[in-house]
Amino acid sequence: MSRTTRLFDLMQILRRHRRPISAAVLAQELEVSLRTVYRDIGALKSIGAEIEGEPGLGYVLKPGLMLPPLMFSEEEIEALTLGLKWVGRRADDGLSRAAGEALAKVAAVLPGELRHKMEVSMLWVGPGWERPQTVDLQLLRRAIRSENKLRIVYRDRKGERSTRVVWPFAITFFESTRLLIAWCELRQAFRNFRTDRIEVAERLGERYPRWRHQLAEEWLSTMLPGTVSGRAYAVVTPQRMQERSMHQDIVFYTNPLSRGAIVHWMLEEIGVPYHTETLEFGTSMKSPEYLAINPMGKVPAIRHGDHVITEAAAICAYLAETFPEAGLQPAPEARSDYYRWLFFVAGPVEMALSLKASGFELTPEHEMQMGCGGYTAAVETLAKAVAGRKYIAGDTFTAADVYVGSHIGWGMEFGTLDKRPEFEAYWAGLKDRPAHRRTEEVVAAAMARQSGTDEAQPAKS
Ligand SMILES: N[C@@H](CCC(=O)N[C@@H](CS)C(=O)NCC(=O)O)C(=O)O
Repeated sequence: MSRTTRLFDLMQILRRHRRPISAAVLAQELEVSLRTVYRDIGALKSIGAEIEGEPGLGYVLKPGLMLPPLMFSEEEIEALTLGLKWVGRRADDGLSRAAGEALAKVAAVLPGELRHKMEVSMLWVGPGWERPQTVDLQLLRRAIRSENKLRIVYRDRKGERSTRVVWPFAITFFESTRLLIAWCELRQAFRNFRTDRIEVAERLGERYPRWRHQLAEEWLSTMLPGTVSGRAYAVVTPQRMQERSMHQDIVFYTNPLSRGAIVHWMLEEIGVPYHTETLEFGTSMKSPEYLAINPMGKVPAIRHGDHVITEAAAICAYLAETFPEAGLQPAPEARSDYYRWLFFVAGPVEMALSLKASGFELTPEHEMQMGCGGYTAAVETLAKAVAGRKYIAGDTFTAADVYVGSHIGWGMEFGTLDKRPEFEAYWAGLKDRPAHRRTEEVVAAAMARQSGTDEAQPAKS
């Protein structure tokens, strides 16, 4: 440990203690000799630290007095530098400038050794993939700061425009977008507005009639517990939960003993409320009402507002993209693997497994012509893709893991896929996720009902 770092650490320890702390304890914490502690205390005093005490009595830093220059540990310097660099690249011009200035100020007051560490920090911020914004984020930030009403023209996901007066109180920064969180006078409810969809924003002179922290507290209490947003932001009251689920607008068409379980797992991961319509094979699945949703008469499907999405893989990708706060769409640098394996499993693997399960033997010529190639090649390729990996795309769990994992898990369970160590290891890292467990319970209950061990009502998840 360098002397500068040791002096900083010594200051930090003294700051943490209100009462005198003995030189012996300091020596132990810093892993240095008593003599070094005495010498370092002397050095700190000589450059202005107001440390009281003597050998044998212990030392205490006089409250309220800080030692210039600024004291940061190496770890703190890295955190600050990275954070400020991130703001410099990802926030609006005002914040970006401020981040640059703050970085320069911090660097200016750091002792040479630490300043150098800051300058050569190897933690870099890569390019973002923000959607273009019409409205300057500074204007939104200023409205929040001054608790001013805003008039905005907003284009929703269907492309419909509305003009509203809102009371903005927070902005959440996501990788691809920012959400302005506000009370909406038009809807008389809290609403999140994607800032890239705000076409016009005008700060009204009028203050809104509440404190922004009160609005924030109320909004936080609307978060569903157990969801990603709920965990990320805060807690909830059961009453709020009920209120929220009444406004749900996702309808999930499924049968628990079908590929619908993939989407069920995905919906549970996303954590938004949804309403389940359970359909029976051969009857309600082929009814005119349902054929209007999916002309294939197959499940799963979802209806989200006016949008209908079928195909389990497409639904997973749609949900990941539509609810970015769940973090199930990977960062751009992992997007290639994400699409590659999502499509590979939805196409070639699905087909190769189905052909094999139905007893079709492909000739080498067929294998060349058919998109899935041969069963062995498809399975080998999948095994290589998951070998040694916790997640299929990047370092985090994504919608592709829901989809690929489901096929691997069930494939092994139902014998369409061999229990290879690569598959078992990958599946072991996914199957105990709470969202998957909840799905599994519904599937198990349906299986029990089907085998006549349970005479309960049809499953509703
Ligand atoms: N390609 C569709 C396949 C959907 C599918 O085949 N679903 C089956 C249940 S797993 C089904 O609904 N079968 C009923 C039928 O065809 O009548 C997807 O991946 O979502």
